Amino acid sequence: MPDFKELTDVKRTLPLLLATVAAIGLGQQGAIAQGDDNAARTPRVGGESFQAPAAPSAGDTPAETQAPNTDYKPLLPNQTRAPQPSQKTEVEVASVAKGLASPWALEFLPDGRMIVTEKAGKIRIVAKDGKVGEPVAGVPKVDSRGQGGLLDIALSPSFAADRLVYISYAEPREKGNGTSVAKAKLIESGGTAKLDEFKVIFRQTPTYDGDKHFGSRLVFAPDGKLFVTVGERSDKATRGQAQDLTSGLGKVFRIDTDGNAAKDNPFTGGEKARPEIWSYGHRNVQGAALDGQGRLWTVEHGPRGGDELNRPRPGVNYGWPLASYGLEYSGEKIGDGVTMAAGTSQPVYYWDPVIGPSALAFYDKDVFPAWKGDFIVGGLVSTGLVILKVDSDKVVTEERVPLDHRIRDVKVGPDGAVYAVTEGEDGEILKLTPKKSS
Ligand SMILES: [Ca+2]
Repeated sequence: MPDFKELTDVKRTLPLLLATVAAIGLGQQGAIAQGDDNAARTPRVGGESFQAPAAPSAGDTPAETQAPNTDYKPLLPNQTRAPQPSQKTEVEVASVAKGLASPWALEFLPDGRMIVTEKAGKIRIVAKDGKVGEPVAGVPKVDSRGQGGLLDIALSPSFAADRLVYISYAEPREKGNGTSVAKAKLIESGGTAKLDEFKVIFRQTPTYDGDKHFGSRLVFAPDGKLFVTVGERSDKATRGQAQDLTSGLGKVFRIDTDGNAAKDNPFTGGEKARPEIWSYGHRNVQGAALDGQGRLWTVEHGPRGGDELNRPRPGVNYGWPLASYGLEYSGEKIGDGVTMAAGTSQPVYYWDPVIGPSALAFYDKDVFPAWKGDFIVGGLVSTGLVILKVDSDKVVTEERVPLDHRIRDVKVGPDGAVYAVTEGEDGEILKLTPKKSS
């Protein structure tokens, strides 16, 4: 359910929240002093104190062992370098489909087949035996330069009845490009498939002539509204628009299936703002998933350091580029070089060095009992998966599953296995199951 109360609460309590965050920041010494009796069993990383992890499964050392790219310290407990679980989950990895050309997104069809987007602008259906089908006809032209292309695909919540699919893509436009969302009917007959009744329902604007930071993920909420995540087009000329409510750059949107702003969105009360906006101050959100309560979570690419996990709440500003735990690739600071800015929310969690978070899934099956209720993050830079156990909206453990491939998407299969899509010209779908003890 869209939560009026949450929205109202955020507006009412934002100053209080900020004051609290500021107090935590200023009172860090006090917070550490208060935990002194726990000091002996409190793991210390980089000179900062973690709150003792609440998870009984937590071990003593973080999964991340590399030196950070920045000198920034986390403002909140458990905000980075959470301990890895004491018991590692051993996985078996099988390749279940090969020969996909830069696959970008994967969804399971109700009959167990997979539907996959390829960056250059193709959609393919992968049979249960891994056979990759011919391209689906009727896919629009995409601008596949750089980070652009055919991006995410989502099935209508009532796909079995309406056969509707929703796609996001870098749309070539006059004087540039931009992320657009379209819906179409997937028609299959005689072994071929096509998109019918194709219709663009939403366009991120302004149009910009660039090849970076298109986002994007599509996630249907339990109320049938569609979350659309995008980027801020990366360049210094555009990134500031992540803070501009009259711009569509650097936002999470919430729309209906015709592309209209959801009526109970946070900026539909006559503000000088785009009514489709759900949250703002985002850099490049390429992972999004609902948790067990149906709440949206996202991962976004930071600059050098500063990849983030957020739980986007309505009307909340997630800080970019005013505050970041990362640096420019040149090593220069971002803006004023601060990790906290007034009126902005801290990330739930961040990574420094970056993992390159490409995708987010929520594990709600039983095949991996240790991961039940955890988030699974796809990593481009980390070439594997990151498993995050979250308790009370805080990360309590972080586990790494190396896969030796840049991971572009990750999904939980209907069979409870985890499926990871590898980046590149000869992309694969990897199936992860628990290693059988011998
Ligand atoms: Ca942020």
